[in-house]
Amino acid sequence: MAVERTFSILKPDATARNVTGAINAMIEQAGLRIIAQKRIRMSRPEAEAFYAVHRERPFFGELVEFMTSGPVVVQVLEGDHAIAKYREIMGATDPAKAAEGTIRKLHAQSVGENSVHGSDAADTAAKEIAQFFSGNEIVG
Ligand code: FUP
Repeated sequence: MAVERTFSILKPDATARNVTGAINAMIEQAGLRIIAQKRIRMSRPEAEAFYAVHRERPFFGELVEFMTSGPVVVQVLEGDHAIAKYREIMGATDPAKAAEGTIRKLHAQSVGENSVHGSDAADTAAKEIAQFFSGNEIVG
């Protein structure tokens, strides 16, 4: 067992369509535990800091607009190989390319409005969790 924690966001398109429970069920069915969760409205500075790695990309402005356009649910997920497992069940960034049975195949609207975020590595997971949660909000 390699128990890891990863950071997840259920994005504004998911909260708008009321599918956060359906997505949480897929997360739990995959054996991941939701050990922290809160619904927030991301501020512009928070979204810009979160996606700083994409600052120079042409879609950055749209991405920040979208992420601040409605409520999101931020989460910490825990489980065996949680980082890779969550990326697997999320599916490809572009829902048109996402595998059958994945969250993005089932729920995402487009490459921008793609329902979920999941950390891509252990160092980014730790950084992203720390941006949104304090230690006493995470109960494993
Ligand atoms: P992912 O790790 O699958 O969420 O994808 P990336 O880190 O490559 O992209 C982060 C977010 O940027 C995506 F979820 C949506 C947005 N994006 C676009 O809007 N257009 C693109 O061409 C690529 C990414």
